[in-house]
Amino acid sequence: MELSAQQKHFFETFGFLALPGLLADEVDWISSEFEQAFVQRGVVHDGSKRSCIVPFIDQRERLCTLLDHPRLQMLIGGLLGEDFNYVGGDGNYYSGDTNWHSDGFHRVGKFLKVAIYLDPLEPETGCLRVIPGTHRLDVEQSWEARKAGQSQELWGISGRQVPALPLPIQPGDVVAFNHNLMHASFGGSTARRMFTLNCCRHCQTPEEIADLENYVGAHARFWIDHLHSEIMRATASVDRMRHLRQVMEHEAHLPALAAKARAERDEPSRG
Ligand SMILES: O=C(O)CCC(=O)C(=O)O
Repeated sequence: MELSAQQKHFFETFGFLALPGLLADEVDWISSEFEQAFVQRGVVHDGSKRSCIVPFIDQRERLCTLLDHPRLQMLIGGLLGEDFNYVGGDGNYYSGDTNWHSDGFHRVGKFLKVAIYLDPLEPETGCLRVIPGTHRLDVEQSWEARKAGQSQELWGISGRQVPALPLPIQPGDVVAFNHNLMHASFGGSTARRMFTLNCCRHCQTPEEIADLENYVGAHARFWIDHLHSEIMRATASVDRMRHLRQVMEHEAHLPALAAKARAERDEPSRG
């Protein structure tokens, strides 16, 4: 199975791609592993704020195999190239609204978030909303849609009223989007389960490497010394290792930054 040329073109044009039911037949074990990962880490979600574990699939040997999953490889490889890098990801119980933001501002390279939701979500109950095309930083100066976080001040409307595309979700649906894309969700419960795999194109230029190192360094706020877990690396096949290696070669600066973050923060970041 491969992504079609039209799906790739859609992603380049609008910045996201939804694949309904891509993991529908796997959702039972994935949900069970999701729950176990939180139990194992001793994270009890009380609903008052987001609970987040980074890196996430790395916590459990079976979840790590999602990186080897042929359908996810087809998706990620189709959008980023077969030699893509896996750069971690988060597992979340979200609580309430997530205001408009993008996950990055990458002028070089290409960063992708693969989001896997485990609960049915509708437009008014916390499904992801995206503003198609806002990943295009080349039009950022002439189109203010990336400023959706300031909707009240700029346009006199609430975040919820910003024109956007809601992506209703059934468990097992997968949504992939460019990190530069503006997204949000409104009306969700206090225990919305979702986890992600973040990936980027294999870096080719010094600018892309510098951007990757910057991305890695930003993970110090999670108090981690490596972007991947020991389990992820120890259980990696030759093929999986292809997606880990470039990051492993460019994360030597992370432990010192993480030590600083541990000294400065009360707890690891929640997102
Ligand atoms: O599902 C949500 O509430 C938003 C997810 C999100 O903002 C993210 O993954 O960056």
